[in-house]
Amino acid sequence: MTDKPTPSDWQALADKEAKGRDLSTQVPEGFTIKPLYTESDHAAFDPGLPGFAPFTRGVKASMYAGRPWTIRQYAGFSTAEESNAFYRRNLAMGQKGLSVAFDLATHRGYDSDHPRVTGDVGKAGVAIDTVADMEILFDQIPLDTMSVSMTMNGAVIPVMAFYIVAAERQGVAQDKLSGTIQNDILKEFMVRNTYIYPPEPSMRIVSDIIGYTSANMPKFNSISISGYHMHEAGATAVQELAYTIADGKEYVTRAMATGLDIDAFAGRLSFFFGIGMNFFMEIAKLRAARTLWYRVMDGLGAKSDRSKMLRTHCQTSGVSLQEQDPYNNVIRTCIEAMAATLGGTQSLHTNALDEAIALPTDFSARIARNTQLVLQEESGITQVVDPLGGSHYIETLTATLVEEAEKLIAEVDAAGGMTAFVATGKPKAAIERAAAEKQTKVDQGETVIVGVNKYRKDQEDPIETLDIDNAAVRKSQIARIQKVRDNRDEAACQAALAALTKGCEDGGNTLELAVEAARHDATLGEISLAMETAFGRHDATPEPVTGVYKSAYEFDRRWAQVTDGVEAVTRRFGRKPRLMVAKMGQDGHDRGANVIASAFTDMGFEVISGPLFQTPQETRDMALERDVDVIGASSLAAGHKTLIPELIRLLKDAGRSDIKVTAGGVIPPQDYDFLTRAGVQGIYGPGSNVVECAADILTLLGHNMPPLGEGLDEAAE
Ligand code: MLC
Ligand code: 5AD
Repeated sequence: MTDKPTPSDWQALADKEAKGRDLSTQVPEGFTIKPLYTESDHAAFDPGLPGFAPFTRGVKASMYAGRPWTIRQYAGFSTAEESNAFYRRNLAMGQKGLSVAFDLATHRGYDSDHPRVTGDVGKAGVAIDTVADMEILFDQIPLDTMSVSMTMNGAVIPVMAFYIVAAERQGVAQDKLSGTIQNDILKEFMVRNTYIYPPEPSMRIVSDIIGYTSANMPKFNSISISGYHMHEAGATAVQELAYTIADGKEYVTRAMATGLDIDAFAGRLSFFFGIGMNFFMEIAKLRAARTLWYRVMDGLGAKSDRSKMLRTHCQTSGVSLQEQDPYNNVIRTCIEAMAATLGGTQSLHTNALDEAIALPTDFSARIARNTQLVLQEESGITQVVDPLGGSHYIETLTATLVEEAEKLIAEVDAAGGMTAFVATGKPKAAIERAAAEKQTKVDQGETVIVGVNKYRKDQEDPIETLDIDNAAVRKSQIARIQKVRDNRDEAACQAALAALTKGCEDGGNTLELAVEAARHDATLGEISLAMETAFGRHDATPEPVTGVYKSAYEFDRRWAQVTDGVEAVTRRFGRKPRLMVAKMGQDGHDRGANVIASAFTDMGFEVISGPLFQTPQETRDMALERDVDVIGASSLAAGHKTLIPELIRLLKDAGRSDIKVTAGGVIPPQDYDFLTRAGVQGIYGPGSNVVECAADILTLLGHNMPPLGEGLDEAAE
């Protein structure tokens, strides 16, 4: 018998096989992944048992063996009628819970007839202006048995009020309602950008909802503390964990400061994480999140176990999906869905394969849903609780993520909590830096994306996508608003709105007051405005990071070609070429815009980052005032067919058709022709390379740009 091999025997053998090559991997999370883990790596970490503190292995003892996760697909588009029909078709085919996506006009507290939102109505979600819309949205869906999640943060008060009153009109009392309201404003200020009011009154609204639901709606989850959007904005797993848990800690502290008993509300706090392609990291992330929350809540004095359990929804990652070779997205989503379920999620949304192009069609939504049904009913994943528990790698990763996230949480604590930390701009900047670093790795081919920067097809196959007739939706919404206004008791409605404004000023519960206004059929825009009168509106201009691209591309030939080009144009113009990165409409997704702004600044352009939520007119005026050469319009919320042509028309009216307009973001290929005919001179979908994009723009500016990579040697490639 030979002796049992030791870890150093393994090391020697692996070194020999690798011929001295280093087999470890540096991850964006800031630590190193070894090629092998053994028991000794995690001996100090005790994950306990499922259903028991610290809940690392799951919040229920029986987990999916007792009840599988909820298949909860996020959806909404066009009118309440269309979305209702879509929900009912999906429920009939195996979906288990609802999750409402509202359009951006609704998110930002505007009725569909508001002039600022013409391009947004019904586009990225369903338009809801009145209780009447909400009643139609849930027509024939029994709200006493169906759990409904609503992703709403900015206009959270009118939306909750409408939901409560729509249920009342269905004959369902508030205490029977089960579901979740997102109500997570801190991450809006950090990454998602659908805030309305300044931070302090916004934080008060969160506490008002927690207070109201804990008193009146015992089955309703008062918040969905969301890391997802940080993940999508480019955060590492450690950042997503730390900032999300720190957000949760802040909400709890604030709610306690209003006099609420922690155990009276904490059992209805829920979470939401994004699940990307780093399979094991994502599984460990969910286990780490539960461990972290247990420790935080224990530290805050929670007594009941329920208060210390982190229950979460997950969504597979939108940014991991690509426009090119889109059927690969089915594979990616399946891998991510496996990670979410092996990590023990309570509820899950799987993205559709056309994610990077448009909202789901019935066809793509079916494949997305079936991905979960196959996992649940064919794969055996549900049979065993925490099936990866005890894996040396998973346990070590879990422990490492807990440790690293705790360091970041300590930084937040030292700054005085997350509201104060968000106000410093540090978490937003840290996430943007991580995003820019990830993007450079993709652009340079170090991170492989199949079908995009490797194995790319010469010609993409066309796929069918959903197109929404925004003008028709707006017309029908405006008609309904009018009908509601004509039929309501105007004096009672106005009195309720005035009482709401007064309550905002002197500390009444805003949700309670808004429910009264909703009973009198006040519109979403009216309720939002009544609150804005007291609270004001919050504006923000992006501040992209600089320097990340320059250092990453230091030795890259193609980058040098582009910066040479920028220098040549600078000499010719007698100043740097000016690019305005514009965000028009209510679309707050600014990761792409920030990446472009950072990269172009590093290349030597003068970049003007327009504020979020501009109208085409405001963009045009700013472009003229700053005398820009090019406007890059970033659109991720389907407003491109309305807003960009409008901008071009306004430039023409001003006699400035010489200003070039390009478009980037989520733009379906079938719209390219339309935009080109409208005068757009370059279109850059997801997966576009920033260096190639810059080369195009230099050409537009009259520079004789040599083909990129010409004369490139092997090493530079
Ligand atoms: C579960 N239950 C069990 C059990 N498993 N009982 C016995 N044995 C078991 N094994 C019980 C639970 O305790 C609960 O009852 C009930 O069954 C339902 O289970 P759940 O686990 O609570 O699931 P669910 O109701 O689906 O709630 C999941 C949730 C919730 C807590 C995470 O907050 C939720 O649904 N969130 C969804 C959020 C969402 O859809 N967001 C979309 C964001 S999209 P009880 O009595 O204990 O409650 C977005 C994109 C954008 O944001 O636009 O930017
Ligand atoms: N319907 C379905 N999915 C949506 N998403 C956003 N809006 C909708 C909608 N109306 C998904 C996408 C996106 C994430 C924020 O949510 O996956 O990346």
